[in-house]
Amino acid sequence: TPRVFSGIQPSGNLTLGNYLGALKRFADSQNEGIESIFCMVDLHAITVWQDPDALRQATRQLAAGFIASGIDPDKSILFNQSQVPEHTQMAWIFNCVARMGWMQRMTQWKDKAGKNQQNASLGLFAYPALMAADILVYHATHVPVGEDQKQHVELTRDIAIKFNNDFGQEFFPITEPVIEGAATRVMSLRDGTKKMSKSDPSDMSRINLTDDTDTIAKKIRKAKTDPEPLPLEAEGLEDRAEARNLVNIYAALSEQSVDQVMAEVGGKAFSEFKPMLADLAVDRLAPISDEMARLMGDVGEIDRILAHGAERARGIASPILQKAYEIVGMVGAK
Ligand code: AQP
Repeated sequence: TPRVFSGIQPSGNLTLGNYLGALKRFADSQNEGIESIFCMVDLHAITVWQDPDALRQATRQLAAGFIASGIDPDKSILFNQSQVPEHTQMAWIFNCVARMGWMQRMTQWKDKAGKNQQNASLGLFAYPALMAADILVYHATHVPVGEDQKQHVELTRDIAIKFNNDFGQEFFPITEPVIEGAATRVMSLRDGTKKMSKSDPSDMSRINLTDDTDTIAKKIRKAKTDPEPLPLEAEGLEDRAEARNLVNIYAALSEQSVDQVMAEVGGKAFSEFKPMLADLAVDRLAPISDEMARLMGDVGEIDRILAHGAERARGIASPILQKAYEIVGMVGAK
């Protein structure tokens, strides 16, 4: 039976990229009736420095973002990673299955560690083994993610395959990444070759789910573009990263294909298209941001939701971890 798992780091403000690449699609999978487990991966967040108070705030804000985006904590399981110790317990086994060379090839490691790898945390290097544990400790079969996480999900498959081979059992499923739709890689509004990211130093590069109407409109008005009007057809977007990005965002927010959008806006100048995009973005994001603000008014309730989610998550993860321990040869009480 299919089971969905995915996570988001509480490492800053949620962006439109996180919404279109992840949250919106999480809500879709839940609403299709697939058993879905969603995690605020606070242990991943601390692979780079996080101020403790900011981390607490970001975790609760992220929980509010999930719920405001349509994740129903009664239907889906919603919790923060640190409260389910089975993740790190399984990750240790995977640290011993995965090879150093696999980790060294990860582009996120190379990007985030930068030139001075000796100074990066050991956690940042081992990140993909913990991510594999997040997924496999639930025997999840499908992982909806943005394009940037594809390599990590492939590594999860490699870890599952090696474990299964090493111990001669088909214990872990071979997980599928689910990367579909127009906005699996939303780009920075300032640079069409860089992904939109919550940790980009320029706030003008992204739309935050908490931005107010004026800020959203301003950021779209100032978004970098070339001087030409939009092409008449989708093929004309190929070499125009910034134009393509804005059209992709429009398509994802309006739930249309890029071809449908081009039929509507092809040939328009940016001075005409940008206000249309701003109106659409405000229309779709304002209800989410209002709901997030309302939920943040009662953090006690958010903490209760997360604690309840963690309890349900442990109910699934604990027997799978125990079985993995047994396969590996750990002695324990039955
Ligand atoms: N620009 C994006 N377009 C589409 N999807 C995106 N995702 C992130 N950015 C985009 C997807 O959001 C989910 C959560 O990502 P994450 O928080 O685990 O880490 P990330 O990919 O590193 O996201 P950020 O926003 O760039 O955070 P920082 O700046 O802290 O590294 C994932 O499914 C991701 O694909």
